[in-house]
Amino acid sequence: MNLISAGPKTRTGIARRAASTALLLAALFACAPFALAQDSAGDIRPAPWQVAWQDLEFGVIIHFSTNTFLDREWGDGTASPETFNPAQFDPEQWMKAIRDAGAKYVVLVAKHHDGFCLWPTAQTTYSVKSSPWKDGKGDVVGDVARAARKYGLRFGVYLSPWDRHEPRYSDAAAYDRYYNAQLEELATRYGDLVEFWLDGAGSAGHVYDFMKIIETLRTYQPNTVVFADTALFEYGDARWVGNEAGTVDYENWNVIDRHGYRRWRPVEADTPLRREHWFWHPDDEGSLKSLAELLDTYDTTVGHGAQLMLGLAPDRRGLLPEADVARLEEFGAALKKRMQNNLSLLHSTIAPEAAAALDNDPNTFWSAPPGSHRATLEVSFDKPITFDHAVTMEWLNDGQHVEKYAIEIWDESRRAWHTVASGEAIGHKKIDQFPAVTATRIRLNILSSTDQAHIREFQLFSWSQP
Ligand code: FUL
Repeated sequence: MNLISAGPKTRTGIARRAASTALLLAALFACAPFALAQDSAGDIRPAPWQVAWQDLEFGVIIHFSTNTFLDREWGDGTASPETFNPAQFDPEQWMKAIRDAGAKYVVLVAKHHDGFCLWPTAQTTYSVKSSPWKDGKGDVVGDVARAARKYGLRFGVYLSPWDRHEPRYSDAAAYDRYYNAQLEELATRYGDLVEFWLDGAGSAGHVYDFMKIIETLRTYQPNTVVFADTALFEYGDARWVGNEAGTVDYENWNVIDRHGYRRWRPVEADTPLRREHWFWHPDDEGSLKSLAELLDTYDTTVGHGAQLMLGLAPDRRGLLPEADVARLEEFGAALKKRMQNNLSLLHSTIAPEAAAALDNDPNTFWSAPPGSHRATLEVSFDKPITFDHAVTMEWLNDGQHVEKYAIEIWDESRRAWHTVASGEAIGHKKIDQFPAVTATRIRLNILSSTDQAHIREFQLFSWSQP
């Protein structure tokens, strides 16, 4: 992921922003107490469709194009459409593996940097229309969208701004028209798009009319989450994590300040299943990530309140390689197994409000007293339980409130609470790992929250010794 460098347009943008900042400051001084209250990150709320997207937690991004046939990662735009001819193309085989892995949505790279389009666009002949595949009558985007929905997965697209084939690329205004027309096709032909990937890679120095691009998308797809990398943050509903290693540093907050304004901008971490390769390459099985690596990735992305976007690459047959399918199945089975035995369900009698955080149902939640900035959620058990992991989820619709928390057990011999894990952000989901402990009284101690805390789930597990 590269950044789009500050070109002349960006500098104009900065001047424009300076003027509007002056106006904003004047307004701030006119109604200071109100404005300062609004400035608190805890007051900033997500859009409903951002919350729905965060609930999906785990998606995949699929790279499949002429690069697949040419052993390339970044095609230079000269590949002949003749090269694209997958003899056993079967997106349902991909979707079954994706569903079994536990992913909830699919983003298809409809056009990568080489400019080759996987749908029969009317804007160029550099597409599947000119390939021998299905005698030029095929539509990869349509087939993948259909297969995804058949397997209960949401669907989205990536449309590379950087285009190394299209001759209009050197004429910014003409290319904007081309890109917008393509986006309009994708946004009107393939149903609801869950996410639109706006990738800045390779675009350094090029000026795009992103205002127009987002306007086009929003006209037809008002609820699509726009993923945008660092240079394009004005347009992003979700932000890039800044690496492709599949890890999100903790603490991770959903509201971040960019260029002087705060906005709900959850983070997505993209990382390929085969280390460092987004497209399929021959003799590359050695780079397939192990189950342990994948679980680690899950814990440092989803477990840090982020979205995990795993890169998958069908091979030249048009199938996901058998080894990849097996690994995805293993991953999904391991994730499922971990969640099977939530010990919190064994709690003794408790007020129904508190039980809402202990019921395995993320659609119900416990709320701390209104207006509180500290609170505890205590759970008791008739028989001691032994656990080494906690999965805690915050209800975010009203904003991210928890700023500091501890997971504590009651130590009867010392007649005191003992901390087994602590942290700052909880956010969508926090996975805490610690040496196994045994207790009958356990509590989530919210040490500081900007406002009333809401906890969807406080789950306890023994993963080391299931
Ligand atoms: C990057 C691209 O340059 C890679 O080729 C890949 O598509 C990745 C998901 O995003 O920015």
